[in-house]
Amino acid sequence: MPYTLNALEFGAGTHKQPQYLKALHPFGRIPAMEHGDFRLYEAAAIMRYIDRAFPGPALTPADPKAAARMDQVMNIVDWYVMPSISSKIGFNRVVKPIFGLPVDEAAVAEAVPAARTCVAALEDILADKPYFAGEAVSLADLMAVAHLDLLPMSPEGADILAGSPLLGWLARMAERPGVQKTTMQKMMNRR
Ligand SMILES: N[C@@H](CCC(=O)N[C@@H](CS)C(=O)NCC(=O)O)C(=O)O
Repeated sequence: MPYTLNALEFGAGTHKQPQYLKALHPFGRIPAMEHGDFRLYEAAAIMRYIDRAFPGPALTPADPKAAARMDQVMNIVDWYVMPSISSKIGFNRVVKPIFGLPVDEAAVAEAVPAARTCVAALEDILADKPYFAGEAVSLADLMAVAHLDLLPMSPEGADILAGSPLLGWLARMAERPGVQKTTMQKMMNRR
């Protein structure tokens, strides 16, 4: 299915402009999607829509327990990974230096215990499976990788992940063409 991926220029604040707020995302965040005249924001809603609306391998397991694990991981990402690993550690250690913005060391330090809890919970769910919901990749893996791939780039994250089975999972995910096309650097037009 052909698609166009538009990376927004974070520094230019395109996602805070009135036309973006009005047309695509009233909260001024990314991602947002357009399919014909259908517009949608919120990553999990977009992912579920794509899985339901387009042909290709199902990214939601048929087994109710496996599907519940997928949903659980997607909510863990939204509620616990995003405010600690992404908004505090990743934003301060990876994103801000690209733009020469000052690092909030206190925010990073404050996020470390929550980040450890996230990693432990996700390790527990992954257990000895290749993917969070079982043998096949699901929406949970695709949502989580966009956040967790920043973690090894910070000293705190590298320490938290030392010896973790999530490193093997990250390596598996990094082989996927879709993941390679949507790295943080590519989505911000950076190499
Ligand atoms: N729950 C939302 C979170 C969206 C969100 O916070 N996105 C971040 C990037 S991961 C963002 O747009 N940050 C820029 C900003 O807050 O200005 C979703 O999953 O779509």
